[in-house]
Formats: sequence, C-alpha cells, structure tokens
Amino acid sequence: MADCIFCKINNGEINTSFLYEDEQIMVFRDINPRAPVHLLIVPREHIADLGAAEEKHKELLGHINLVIAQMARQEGISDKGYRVIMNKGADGGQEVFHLHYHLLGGAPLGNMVTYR
Ligand code: DGP
Repeated sequence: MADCIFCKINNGEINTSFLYEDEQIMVFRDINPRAPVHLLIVPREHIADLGAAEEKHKELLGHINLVIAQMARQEGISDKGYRVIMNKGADGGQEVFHLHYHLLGGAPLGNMVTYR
C-alpha cells in the first residue's frame, strides 16, 4: 500500500531498526512509547486490521503471539508481566491501518483501559 507507514517500514522507505524480523513479521519500538517497553509487532503483509484477517492468516496470527512472548522474554518483562493491545477501527483507537500488536511493559500498567 503506497501511503501506508508500516508498508514503508517494510520496504525500507522509512528506515527503522528491527529488534526481530523474519519473512512474515517485523518488530520495532513504537515512535511514541506509552510504557518503558513499547514494541510493535507487525506482519509484513498489508492487512488493514483484524477484521480483514482471513482463514489463510491463521498461522501468521499464531506466530505473532509466539513472537510477542519471545520479545517479552528478550526485553526482560516476561516475569513481571505485560500487556498486549491490538486496536481495531476508530472506536478501538487505531491510527495506522495496517494490522499491528502493541507489547507494553516495564512498569505496572494499571487495570485495563478507560474511555472518555
Ligand atoms: P494504533 O493507534 O494502534 O494504530 O498505533 C499506531 C502506533 O504506531 C502509534 O503508537 C505510533 C506508532 N507509529 C506511527 N508511525 C510510526 C513510525 O513511523 N515508526 C514507529 N516506530 N512507530 C510509529
């Protein structure tokens, strides 16, 4: 997708250092961290949001979860715990319309989320 930020990160148009990458996904730090550790786990394929995921993405979605757990261990936040967030659509607070998961941790994050 020509005007998608995460596609530009994937194709190198936006230079970003990856903490982890493979043929299916890339992991990098969020540009606007909301916790001491704030990583984004992003499939290379442009999938607009979770609602656009299909049966063929089943293995990819499972792989993402396992890499999230691996990244949490790598960042040293696994034992104390962390939060994984996936925003979908306007009410979900999604800003970048390319499926991604947030891994947040490194401090007590409180209880879930609020709305205003
Ligand atoms: P969401 O609201 O779930 O769509 O979160 C999008 C996140 O993407 C937001 O926390 C900021 C992050 N982000 C946006 N542009 C860039 C970028 O160019 N580089 C990095 N590393 N993160 C970005």
